[in-house]
Amino acid sequence: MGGRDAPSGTSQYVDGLRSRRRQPWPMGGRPPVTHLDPAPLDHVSPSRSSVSLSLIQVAPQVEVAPSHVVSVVPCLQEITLPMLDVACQCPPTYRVLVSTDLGGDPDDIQSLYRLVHHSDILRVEAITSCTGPGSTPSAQLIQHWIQRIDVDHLRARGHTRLMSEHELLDAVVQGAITPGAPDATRTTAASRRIIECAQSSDSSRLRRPLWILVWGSLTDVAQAIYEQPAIVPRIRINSIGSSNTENDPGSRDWLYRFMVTEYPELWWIEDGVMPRFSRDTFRGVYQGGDQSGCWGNKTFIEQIIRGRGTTHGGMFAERCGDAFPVASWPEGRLKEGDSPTMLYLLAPVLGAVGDVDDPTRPGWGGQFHRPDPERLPNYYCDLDQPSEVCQRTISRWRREFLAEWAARWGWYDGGSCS
Ligand SMILES: [Ca+2]
Repeated sequence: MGGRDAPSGTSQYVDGLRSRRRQPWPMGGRPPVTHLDPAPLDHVSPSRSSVSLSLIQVAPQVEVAPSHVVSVVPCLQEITLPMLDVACQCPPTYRVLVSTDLGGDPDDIQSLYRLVHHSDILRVEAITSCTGPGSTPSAQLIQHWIQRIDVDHLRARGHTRLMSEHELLDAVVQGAITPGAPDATRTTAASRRIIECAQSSDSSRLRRPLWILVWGSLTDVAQAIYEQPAIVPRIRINSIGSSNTENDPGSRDWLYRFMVTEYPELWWIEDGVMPRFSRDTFRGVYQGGDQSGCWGNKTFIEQIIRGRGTTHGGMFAERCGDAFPVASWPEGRLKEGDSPTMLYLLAPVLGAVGDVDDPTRPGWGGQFHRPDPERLPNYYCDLDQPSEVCQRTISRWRREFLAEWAARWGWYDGGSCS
């Protein structure tokens, strides 16, 4: 899918990595770990400044035209968003694979809406159904909700950089239905798809990594790495731990041991280290921050989402904004607890904050630290601070990341970005 993603003639649109050594990535087979390229990703510079470089170079082409957004969402009059609603001139994009336990707490469905609404930036190469707490994971259910969002309606209104419904439905793959550490008997369609996506070339020729966003347990991701460890230099993992780790400690612990003993350069943000609730940075997406007016977890749904969207030409009885489910815990609210994995990538593009190569920098997806930089140079986890401090690294941006989404909800009613 990378061909559709490639900004034409845009070596400046670097959002991931460039190889200093220009060696081919390891492909095929299952090499001993000693055969892995010890540092084939430029995990750090030059892309540390690449996003700001991208923004600088895009900026002269930008025309800010917020008036129609304000007419759709009155709350937006109160703030200014950098890069909001611009004449879209090839913004940076990311190669993304989402592993979701959609089928449990409906907040994964909430995050799926946000993913589809941002598929112009987050170019989805696969959505795999994984295990999670209380979840009955189902690829069919993911496809059902993709259809409800009716992204083709938005494309027909001019938002043609969004992925089509057909592309998104094709990207869905069933993964494991039971948790457990990887072994030779536990291969799944999802683990095979993860390997396939990681090994595929980035036809934009930017040698971008595959961002694996884990919204459930690490079951299929660990299985994929077990089956094909050669993919590790080509991926970056941003996973939500906490209850997902409780659901499948075996896969999480296997991955951690793999990193420590076999590939210390694994690039991994673990958001929500154990014990549960001790840090849980991701909860800042729904706890804390400015919850006044339409920015509250109930009022955002009532004032921004309800009544919007389509019935997909009568396929469904309700508009997609009316079907938008509320979380089961905290009950009846906007939660989207997995969305920080996306906000981390979106912040530099839409908010002009954050650095996808440096999770220690502040941004919409939270701020993290390296607990052992000498031994594990690319392993990041929650700050060594109380949970309130960790979560504030996300909630401080609440109005920004909600206002940007609110504008996209307005697209159903005729707002345009180009
Ligand atoms: Ca989830």
